[in-house]
Amino acid sequence: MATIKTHPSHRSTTGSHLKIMNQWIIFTFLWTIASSNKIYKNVALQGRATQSTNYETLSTATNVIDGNLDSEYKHGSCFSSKSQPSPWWRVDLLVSHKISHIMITSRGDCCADYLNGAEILIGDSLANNGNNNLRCAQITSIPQGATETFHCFDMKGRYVNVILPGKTGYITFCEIEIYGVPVINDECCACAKICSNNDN
Ligand SMILES: [Ca+2]
Repeated sequence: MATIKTHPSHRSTTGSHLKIMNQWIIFTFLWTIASSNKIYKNVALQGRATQSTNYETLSTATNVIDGNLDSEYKHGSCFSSKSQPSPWWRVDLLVSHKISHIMITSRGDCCADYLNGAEILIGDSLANNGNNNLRCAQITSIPQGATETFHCFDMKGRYVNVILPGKTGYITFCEIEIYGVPVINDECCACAKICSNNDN
């Protein structure tokens, strides 16, 4: 049976190409991770929060963008609405952002299941209090006091809502972290120099 032999020089060239390609893929992967970590920041911290209703003064809307993941309600860093139909919470990021992912920390003292079925919405419209904007994710469940990540794949919007659609109850959680970059800086942030300046 005839054997097809590859010319040694061809094998060498092909091997070099594969090696270069592998190195390029690894470099691109590492660069992407490094760039993402550099560009996307928790922009919720600079936002303005509001809510459909407030359970009490201890549970204001701003408590979930205070940078404190303390999940013990009585410590005053969580939000809760009153019991009502389709309760919601919203943050205004002041300008439209490209949002990579969102992290939500649930109540640690109780009530984590109140978030089951809640939706995370992103968009630029305030129609219906922002609750008509597009959905990034629906929360199935978050363990009590845990932080869970929801990927939004660069959805764009100025407003982020968390709503319990079609249910009567409370919406309550302790922190929301929104990792994004202002849309107006999108092109600039392709340039490492300007991104570095934004870090200051
Ligand atoms: Ca908090």
